[in-house]
Amino acid sequence: MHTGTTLTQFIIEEQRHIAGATGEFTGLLNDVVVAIKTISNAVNKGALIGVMGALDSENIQGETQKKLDVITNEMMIRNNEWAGHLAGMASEEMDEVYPIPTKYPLGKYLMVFDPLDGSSNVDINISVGTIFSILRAQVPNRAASEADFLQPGVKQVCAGYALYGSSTMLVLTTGHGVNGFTLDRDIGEFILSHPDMKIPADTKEFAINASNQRFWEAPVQRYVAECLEGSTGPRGRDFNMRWVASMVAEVHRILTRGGIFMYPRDTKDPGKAGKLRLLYEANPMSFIVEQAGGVSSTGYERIMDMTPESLHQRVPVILGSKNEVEVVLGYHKS
Ligand code: P6P
Repeated sequence: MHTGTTLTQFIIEEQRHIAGATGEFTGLLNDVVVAIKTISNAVNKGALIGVMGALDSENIQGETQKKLDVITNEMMIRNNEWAGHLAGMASEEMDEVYPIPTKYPLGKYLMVFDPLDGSSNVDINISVGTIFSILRAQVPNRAASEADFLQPGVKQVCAGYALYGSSTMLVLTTGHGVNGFTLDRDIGEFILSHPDMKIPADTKEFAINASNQRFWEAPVQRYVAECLEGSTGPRGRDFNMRWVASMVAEVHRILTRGGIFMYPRDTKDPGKAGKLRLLYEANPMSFIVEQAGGVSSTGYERIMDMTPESLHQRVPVILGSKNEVEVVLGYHKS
């Protein structure tokens, strides 16, 4: 019985499209997949292996760290530091760039990741995920500095997320569309289950944390107010709202049935440009969304065109169904 296209087979067939591909990238992606399977196992066992709850530490974001934030960060590091594909790694959970230990060879890629996005949901058993972005090292085989990571999103070689939900899925792009794979635990392989994912251009579903409403800028206030007016208002149709507080789950819903996700700039903390981080949340998700026919913007500019100023830089994010995002961008222009 044929198991279906495995992720390994898919990557090797993809590699044939990439001129000069040496197999390095395939090797790196396979190591990321091992890390994701390891994280899926830990997340799914949860309380049974004592990984729930918070530590009394904070990350650079000033957010309380969950035990699983640190555990999953370790899993990403340990599974990807040894093979000689990377010149450095960076993560939401680490203040500085992670240098590849000198006992291992250096490679030609950089990886930046959020090891457990939405981790505030892990104790209440709501879906969480891992987000990763792969860039080319500016100088291959040289230990990467922070500056090496500050590349615009259009330079990404690959972006992906794992979603630890009712099933564990991996969604991936290398710039040739978006493909989704579901983990078959019986054989320990990701199987191609959602080929060539596309975001519907229109939607009636918006996602935003409405408790921040009083802090939003005028264009977002206007857009959401019109959604709430529904068929009696200028949009002439009713909308639905979702907020999971897990970006991976929101983006996956949008890839599956359309929608618009917004974490806009708000005046709650004028010093912050937004909540989400450019390098390991906004950029990888923007690459995936654009490759699936969607749009991703700060409201004022295309996220993937931005040149990062620092590793943990925050940006406003408005992404999803092309025609709906363009309504919001129109309000920002007027
Ligand atoms: P709030 C999770 O912490 C996260 O970074 C995203 O995954 C999610 O969309 C957002 O923050 C949730 O933010 O303010 O609703 O808790």
